[in-house]
Amino acid sequence: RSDEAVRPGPEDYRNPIMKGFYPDPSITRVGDDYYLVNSTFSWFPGIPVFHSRDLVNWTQIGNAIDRPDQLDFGRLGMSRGVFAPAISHHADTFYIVNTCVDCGGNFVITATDPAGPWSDPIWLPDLEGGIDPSLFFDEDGSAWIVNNGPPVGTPLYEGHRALWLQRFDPGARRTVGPRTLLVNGGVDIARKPVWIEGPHIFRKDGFYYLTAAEGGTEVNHSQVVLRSRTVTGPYVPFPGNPILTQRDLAADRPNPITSAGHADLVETKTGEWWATFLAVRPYEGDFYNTGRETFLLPVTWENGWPRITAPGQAIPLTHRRPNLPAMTAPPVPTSGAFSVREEFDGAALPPNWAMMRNPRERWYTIGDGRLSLQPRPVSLGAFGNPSLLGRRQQHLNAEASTALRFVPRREGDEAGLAAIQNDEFWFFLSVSQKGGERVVKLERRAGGTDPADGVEIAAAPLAGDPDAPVYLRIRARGAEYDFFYATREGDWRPLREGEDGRILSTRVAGGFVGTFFGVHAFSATTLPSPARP
Ligand code: 6LW
Repeated sequence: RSDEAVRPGPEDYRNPIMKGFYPDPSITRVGDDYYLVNSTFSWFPGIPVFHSRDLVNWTQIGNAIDRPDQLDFGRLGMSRGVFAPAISHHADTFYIVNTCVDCGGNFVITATDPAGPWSDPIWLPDLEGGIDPSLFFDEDGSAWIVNNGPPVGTPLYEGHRALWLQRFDPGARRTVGPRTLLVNGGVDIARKPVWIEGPHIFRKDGFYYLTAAEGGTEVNHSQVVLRSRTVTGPYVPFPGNPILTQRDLAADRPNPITSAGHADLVETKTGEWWATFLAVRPYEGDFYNTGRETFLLPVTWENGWPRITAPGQAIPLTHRRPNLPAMTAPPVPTSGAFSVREEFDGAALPPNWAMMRNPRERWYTIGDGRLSLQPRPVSLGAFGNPSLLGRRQQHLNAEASTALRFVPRREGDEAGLAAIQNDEFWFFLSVSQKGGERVVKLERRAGGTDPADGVEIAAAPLAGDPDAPVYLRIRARGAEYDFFYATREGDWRPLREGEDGRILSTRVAGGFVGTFFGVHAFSATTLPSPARP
């Protein structure tokens, strides 16, 4: 059940525009150029920065958090760390405001080139207790940060939050003056709205518009809008809210897109308005392994109010392109059906490759067409920084394969290919040693009660020259995952087929991230031995 069943016309683009774990998109325009950032939680490098000129073809130009000492994710869960970032631009400077959850709180970073380098974080202690800050530059040059913060007084119910506004001094890079309550609870407190978050402010035709997500990031997700004649409020809700949701649609529709919300709006030079937002593509029920993804839809205006989806309207998988000069497809596609091959012949890892948490030592090298991982005694389940480098699973039906050279020195040494959601939910297909013999084996961790280094669920002897490459492949077919190996290229043998891959779903694994495919090397002792995946 793939979205590729729907074919775009020549004037169309495909949704999502950024497949796989690319949640909480924030967008800004500078002249003809658009920039977009996403949440990455405890993955490193963090906060990818994308560029486009047509809103449809996106190229990752860097990561805003790419130095190990910018933020410290410590031993945090994979869904802590950097939550929804917001990007803006003013007077030749780019700003990202963000929250490092359980790792320092709210901060701002700046850059003159959005590709980087980005500054070290400057902390914003006034925003303590809040998340999802967003910076708005008014026409008079004044700057304001709106964020999700605690409700007024005692919370009336679970999920009762509020939106707050405070002046920001761009020169001093700090918040100043009083904090003003803009929204308590949501657009209609009588209905006990939950999780008002991800706010942004923009200005149009004499109104300040405040738009935010409501309902939580799961199936009840939505986007609402309010407006005011002054930036500090009072903000009046649109009677037609929500302006985006999929929560009222029939659950059994084909190719469902659900959980839509967390939108940011941008105006093109020709006066079209577009919204980026997050949504998910389940393969059954509420099960999806690909995380929350970035979508694009036009904004229509009704009597001075913006709208993204009409009531009951399903988000389309294809839509007519924005009226912008079309770009050629980027070398690393983010949308549609694609396959990519990484030869590791560049000087650095491609910017979409990531590891769990920020590193404290250098354990990989790249060059001569290979990536070399140092096996270290840090397992996938250790809440550490294992020798793992991966990229996102971006399709419901997907395959990842690698050629590996590895000679295990002792029982427990392992190197291979993982499919991982977080420390507690993963598969690891590896070359290993068992009873003195070289084997290929599959391990799984399906929850915190499983041992941190997983449970073996299949193994097979590996004949042949131990110095020759072994080929490993993981295939996802919606909920089902298949695991193959080969000692001669293309001669695939199944090790295990039809394994329940729902352990990699957000529903089972929890949190805000998505599945990665990655290469991993583990050493059973503290003595390093070389591996060359
Ligand atoms: C984010 C919040 C949300 O901070 O989930 O979907 C949180 N929206 O706005 C994590 O992404």
